Amino acid sequence: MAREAIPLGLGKGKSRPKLRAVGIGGAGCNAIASCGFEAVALCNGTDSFETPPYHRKIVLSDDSVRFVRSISPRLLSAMDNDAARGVRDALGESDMLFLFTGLGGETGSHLTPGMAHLGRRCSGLVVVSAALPFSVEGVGRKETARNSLPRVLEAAHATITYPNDGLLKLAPNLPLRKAFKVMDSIMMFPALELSQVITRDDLTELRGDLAHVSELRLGIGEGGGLNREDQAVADAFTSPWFDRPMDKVPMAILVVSGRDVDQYILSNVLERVQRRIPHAAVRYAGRSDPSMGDRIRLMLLLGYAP
Ligand SMILES: Nc1nc2c(ncn2[C@@H]2O[C@H](COP(=O)(O)OP(=O)(O)OP(=O)(O)O)[C@@H](O)[C@H]2O)c(=O)[nH]1
Ligand SMILES: [Mg+2]
Repeated sequence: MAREAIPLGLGKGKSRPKLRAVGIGGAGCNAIASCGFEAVALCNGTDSFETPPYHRKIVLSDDSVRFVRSISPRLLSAMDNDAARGVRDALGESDMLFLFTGLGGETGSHLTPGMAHLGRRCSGLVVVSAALPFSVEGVGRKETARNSLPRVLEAAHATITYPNDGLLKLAPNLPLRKAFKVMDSIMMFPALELSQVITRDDLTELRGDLAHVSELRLGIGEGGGLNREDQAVADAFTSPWFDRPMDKVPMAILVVSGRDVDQYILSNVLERVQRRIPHAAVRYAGRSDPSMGDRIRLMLLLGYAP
């Protein structure tokens, strides 16, 4: 028996939240390259980028990175030195804060938990998008990521994880640099879709729903022609990141985009998704994207129980 489905994008006046993205470390800063709203890169001096991946860049020295990882977020919020000011400046003030990071290196792994924690003080909803290392990167990086992830999950309101190995199924044989680039745009996708539909009033509801899940996983599907809803849903559920039993998924968020996504398309997609995750409460929205032509695209986030 399907649980409730509640539309996103409601609320008086449909006022839009103030959004902010922060890239942390090399991976995080590359991931915000295509961000359509305010984005700040927080990195150290050795991180280099192919394209300017940010609207603003804050560089922390190695000493600052070491300092930030050595003290509690509570102390950091009160301290007055370059490192603490840099972190606070990066986080800024927002209604919804997206932190992008790659766990496995030093900067992302050690700064993200504290920044997610601190982010709760300056934003209503903190969503971390975290890439997890490829197996070929070695056990050391895997171990660092494994140690950091539980602290990120605890600190953020929501964490979307992307084990990089999943990409090998989507786009095999890519050289590492190209694989990272693909990963960057995949990781930005949910933030961009959500930024188009979410209202301030949604944030409180979402925060409540997200309190019941530990991590989120992304599926993206596309469909065209007469069965486009079937295709888009089937395609999204082939996601390499959906690796738990579907009947145990307690919550999902979906956004359907297309030239003219109407209630008919939306309820067709919703019904097909709910058949596959029968026990999930679903938040959903549709949005217009003229560039899609006759095709539709589905952004589907599944929340996993702790
Ligand atoms: N999506 C994406 N992931 C990356 C990129 N570069 C590295 N990664 C992944 O993110 C993990 C962390 O790497 P970095 O972000 O370079 O590390 P860092 O946080 O800058 O930390 P240090 O450089 O060690 O201080 C790596 O193990 C990779 O799995 C990138 O450009 N894009
Ligand atoms: Mg780095």
